[in-house]
Amino acid sequence: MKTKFKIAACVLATTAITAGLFSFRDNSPTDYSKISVEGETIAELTAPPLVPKPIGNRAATKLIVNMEIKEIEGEMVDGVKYTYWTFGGSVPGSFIRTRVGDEVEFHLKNHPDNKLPHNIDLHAVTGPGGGATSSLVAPGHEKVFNFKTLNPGLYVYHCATAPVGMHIANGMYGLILVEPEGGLPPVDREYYVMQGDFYTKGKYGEQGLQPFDMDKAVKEDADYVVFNGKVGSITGDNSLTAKVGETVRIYMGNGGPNLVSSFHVIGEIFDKVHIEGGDMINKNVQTTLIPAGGSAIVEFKVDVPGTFIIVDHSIFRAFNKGAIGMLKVEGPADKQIYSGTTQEGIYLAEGGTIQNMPKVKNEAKNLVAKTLPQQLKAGKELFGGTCFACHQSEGQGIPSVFPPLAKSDYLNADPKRAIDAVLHGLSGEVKVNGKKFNNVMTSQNLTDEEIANTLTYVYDSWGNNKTRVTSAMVKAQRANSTPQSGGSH
Ligand code: HEC
Ligand SMILES: [Cu+2]
Repeated sequence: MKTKFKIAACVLATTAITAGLFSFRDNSPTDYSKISVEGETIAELTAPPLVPKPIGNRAATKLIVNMEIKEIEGEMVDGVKYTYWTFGGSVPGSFIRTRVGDEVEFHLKNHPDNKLPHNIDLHAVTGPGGGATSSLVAPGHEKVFNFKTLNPGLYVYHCATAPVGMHIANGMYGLILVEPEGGLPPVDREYYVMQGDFYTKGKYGEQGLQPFDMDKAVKEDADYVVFNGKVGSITGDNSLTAKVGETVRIYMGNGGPNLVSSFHVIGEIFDKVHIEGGDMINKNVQTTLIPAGGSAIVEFKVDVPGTFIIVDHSIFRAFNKGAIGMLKVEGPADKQIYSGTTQEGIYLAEGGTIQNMPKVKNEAKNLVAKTLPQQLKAGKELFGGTCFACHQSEGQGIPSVFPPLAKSDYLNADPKRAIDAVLHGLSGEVKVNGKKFNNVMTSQNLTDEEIANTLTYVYDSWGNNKTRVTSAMVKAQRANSTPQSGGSH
């Protein structure tokens, strides 16, 4: 009796350790095909970045999903229109939340105003075409099919009507979550984000209605790589939000059609990642790879306040094609976890020490005033080395992300304000030529003379008002103004 008990305790302990290490990986697949359902429920569907309520411990049910396909015109980025084909009116399509053992009755409705037939392939379905073979539906019609959810996980759904790539490229994808029995562990915030690549006749930012470009799509030469269907869908006022101390879970999908996502949140580490949306959990992950037509569930606790930038770490996509999002975290700072800048100085590689700004040297230099052509030459070089990375080579900026310096009313109205921006950085909402920007320009660590030259060059270029900025003006601003507190707001 005694020995038997000891063995049982030992087994229990081992199981506990295994469970701790691998979480619910040790759940050997259960056969949910025989589980019976209770009652009938209409599924709550949500547009991104929201997700329906968790299933908690509800029993398996007959779940009715009413999905309406709509072909609608939307905006990819300011002034760029695109005709999206959508499941439920959004890109990605409505989020569907189920649990294992549910019997889903799927109603696919094709709005009478649409031009094309469509269908749906849900990766959560066990059956031919994932439902596609049973769901081809013409405009003004409805198709119904049923399936039972057998495997917990986060699955992509998409249209699979020829040309399949084109239907997906136009936004016909979304996520369906199949929760395990008893539901996923509760967290404070849940969000729905999906990456997609877009191919337009015009290049990035070219104005007007932009038709889909089949050649670029075949070459995988994307003009836009975005989260939730458009540039800026989760930045500025649309940012995801959380409070210090909360745990955030993102249901992250990739509709493709072509590109794989190197999903990363700058300044955070994923405490947990359900790799590829399945049962296996990896911990302490910096960047997780999300295949086209795949997903991941990422979770992390936010410990300090600030704006955390969400990117595809194939980084040109983030800064030049739109794959940027933001998570704004509010709450008290914790200087032990993150101190903010504790010292600012010039780094001299040779001496190997960090020194304070050499004020004297700066003033000495100022004694030899440059002529305007000298200032412009020096300013152009500096612009090409720093500012151009964000404001672009002709000062045209990037719609919704970096404001233009070309013909900028903000710039031309007030040189002191422009000097302040370069001296101390700029964040919060600014309006440039009627367009709102809400992003962060870091302070540019430049001397008075360098700032004077760069701004003189900027004022002299691209239709600006030719204000001449002198070192003395910058020096006066430096003395006048107090640096903006912190990097975020
Ligand atoms: C890392 C990207 C980045 C760099 C580098 C950068 N800026 Fe900016 N700049 C921004 C952003 C973002 C804003 C808008 C800030 C906001 O939304 O609050 C901005 C705003 C401005 C503005 C005011 C708005 C406008 O368009 O007139 C000026 C002037 C400006 N920057 C000048 C410069 C100059 C000069 C340099 C180089 C010395 C420079 N910037 C370097 C990102 C950058
Ligand atoms: Cu379609």
